[in-house]
Amino acid sequence: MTLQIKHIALAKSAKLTLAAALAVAVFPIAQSQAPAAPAATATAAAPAPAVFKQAPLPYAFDALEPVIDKATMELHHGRHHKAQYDALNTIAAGNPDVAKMSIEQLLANVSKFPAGVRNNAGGAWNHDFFWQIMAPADKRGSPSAALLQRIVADFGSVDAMKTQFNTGGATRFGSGWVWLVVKDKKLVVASTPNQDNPLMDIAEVRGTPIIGNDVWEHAYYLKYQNRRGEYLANWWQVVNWNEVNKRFDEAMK
Ligand code: MN3
Repeated sequence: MTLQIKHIALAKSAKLTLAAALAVAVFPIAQSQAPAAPAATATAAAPAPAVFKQAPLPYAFDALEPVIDKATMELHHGRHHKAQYDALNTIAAGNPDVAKMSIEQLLANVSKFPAGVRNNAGGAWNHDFFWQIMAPADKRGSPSAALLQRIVADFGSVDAMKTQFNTGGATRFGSGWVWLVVKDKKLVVASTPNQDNPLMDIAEVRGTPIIGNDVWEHAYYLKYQNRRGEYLANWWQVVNWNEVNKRFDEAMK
């Protein structure tokens, strides 16, 4: 809808554009109604296709300095992440099955969709998550007693968990992510290639991520160049434990 309104605003001939906007507005509805069973699904009055919207970064681009530099954050959020949302919206515009689902629903059913959905719904979700589990210095907090207890039970110590996580990130060949995942009420470290994540139905380790780090070169290369290990070690300084605690509690319910 935003797009169509923008078209109206930009138009020189209001009459012509209104007609065009109406045509565009009506078309996706007609399209999504077409495959529906006759009469029986009257309750499922086809909703307008979802538009996936990238949220603004929840803090300033320089808020994670000196661990992650401002230029990296600007490019990462403004170019890389935005491109994934743009690509997902392009797919959704031509595929009503994609448009009607939430990103989480797409991930849970990703094996049924073309690779573009896997890459771009994955990338959209992964980065939304990533921005949220990092925070400026005054908002980072510390691990809750419940989380600490679980970490010690599953890894022996916080340091042992971090070592396993950093090793997972360092040994992920090429591009991907490393995760701390709640699976069957326990914590495990897993890594995934490309923009895959543990919420996907194709994931080797399926569960709820509560921490995740992006080990694509675009996440660290400007500041760390080839030193992925140094990036992984420093990254713990910017973790938003308040958010991680919340996600842990939710996943353990
Ligand atoms: Mn990235």
